[in-house]
Amino acid sequence: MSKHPRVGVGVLIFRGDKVLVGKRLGSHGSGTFALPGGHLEFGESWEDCAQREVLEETGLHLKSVCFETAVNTVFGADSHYVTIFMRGVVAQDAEPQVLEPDKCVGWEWAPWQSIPQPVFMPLQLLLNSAYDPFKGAQ
Ligand code: 8DG
Ligand code: MG
Ligand code: MG
Repeated sequence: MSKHPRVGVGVLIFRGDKVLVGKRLGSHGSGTFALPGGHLEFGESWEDCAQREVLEETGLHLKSVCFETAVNTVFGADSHYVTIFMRGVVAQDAEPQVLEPDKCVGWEWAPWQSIPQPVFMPLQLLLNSAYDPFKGAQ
């Protein structure tokens, strides 16, 4: 059987200079800090996937969502993802809940420049890239 890359969607939610991350549990990358997100479903838009995954995992509603960038993540011989990074905006005082405690230890707001290690590979690739989430900000 031939192998194919899958599509993962990671969602960047900022509060000032901090981004929402959670420590993964159970599946690959367990123990690493990652953005909320998941698999793009067949026929689903990137925007809908971002809203759905964030709601399922944190209970947060995205008021708006837009595409930021993408990375190519080869986890190993059997796992290859194209990661689409979307950026979402939530209400100012909204706080995430741990709605999938089997998959995430807890959510925290981490400074973009010092996200706790180890970082989930797709997010580490983004941190290593030229992407600047604050470009254009005042
Ligand atoms: P699902 O099967 O319910 O759709 O997804 P999930 O249960 O939320 O799984 P997940 O592991 O959080 O996400 C599925 C895959 O998406 C993950 O194994 C690898 C890929 N993925 C990326 N980038 C990112 C990211 O930044 N965050 C998350 N959570 N997953 C990502 O390629
Ligand atoms: Mg999910
Ligand atoms: Mg997930």
